Amino acid sequence: MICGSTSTTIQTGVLRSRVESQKNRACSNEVVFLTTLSVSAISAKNISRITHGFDPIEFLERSSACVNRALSEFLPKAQVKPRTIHKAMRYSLFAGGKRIRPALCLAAAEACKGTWELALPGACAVECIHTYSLIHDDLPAMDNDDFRRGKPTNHKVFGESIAVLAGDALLTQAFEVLAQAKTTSRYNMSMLVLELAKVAGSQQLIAGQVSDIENEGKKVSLSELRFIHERKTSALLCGSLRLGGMSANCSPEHLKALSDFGHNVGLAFQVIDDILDITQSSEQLGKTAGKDEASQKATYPSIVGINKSRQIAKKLTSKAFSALKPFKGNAVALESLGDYLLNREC
Ligand code: GRG
Repeated sequence: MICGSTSTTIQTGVLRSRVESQKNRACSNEVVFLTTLSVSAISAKNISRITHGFDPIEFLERSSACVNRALSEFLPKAQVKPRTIHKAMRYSLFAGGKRIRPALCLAAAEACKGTWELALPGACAVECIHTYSLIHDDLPAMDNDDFRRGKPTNHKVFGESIAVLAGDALLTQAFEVLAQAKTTSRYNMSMLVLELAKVAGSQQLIAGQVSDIENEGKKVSLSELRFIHERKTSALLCGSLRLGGMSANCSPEHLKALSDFGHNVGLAFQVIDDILDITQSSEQLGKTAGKDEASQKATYPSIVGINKSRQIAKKLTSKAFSALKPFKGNAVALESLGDYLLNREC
């Protein structure tokens, strides 16, 4: 079970029948698989993890295929001039990410009785932001990583200048994609744009990264660590869910529930990410393992140990589940994804 794309990709056609059978209008008519799809966590162990008859792996396969297709349509083709930048953008975007954020966006739309079709611009926009952040995070000036999603990092293939620009272009692309969303009676375009700008901006995603860098090698308190995780990780997961809800014209009560769910699931996601950095191999993760310790990064395992960290992640996930109460049992996909994220192995 490997997270990167090369050794774990499922040739796209293999999933054809499953996706064809799904009823969402956004993807049901034409199934064009664009790249290989990383559904790395498919293992007998994971497949048995079915909550309330709902299979999160199947949901991830289906939503990833749909999002990949939409992303490819939204982005300039690799042949468009200047080819280098479009190839570089597509290289990282289709390198085999798990597509967790878009899946949460689509699941949130479902929970609010919306459709994937209306949620897709938001789902694709958050994946563009996420991929940009990974490209920049891997640069020599930041984490200086050679592998991501099981492949050489963007700057290793295209050089640093193009990698910086590919990240920049994906950040801008995210807003171009979101601008194509249909608005609803409760949420106009400026509200959608504000949502994405805030989670990606200097008080959330960038703030988390700044604090992370500034605290390297320092003793960090649990509350400071939580501050970092809330911004570096939780904010974008939360924004993904909220954009999904907004696409479905969700009620203020449901929007609040999605925020609370995203906040807690996002924190748990980062705790698990830090545990996996220690317990899994680079091959399993598709990126260099053991980086946190090597760069003296503050993590939950480094402060409270692995067992306590797992307990914290479990507690955060059950808090996330409690936040779903207003959906009165109609958020099974979200619950199941939350459980999957807690138990993931890469
Ligand atoms: C503006 C110069 C500049 C840089 C921005 C904000 C930022 C750089 C980096 C933050 C990126 C980061 C490493 C966040 C942590 C969140 C996290 C655990 C990411 C990994 O997410 P997965 O596991 O990855 O969903 P895949 O590859 O599966 O999509």
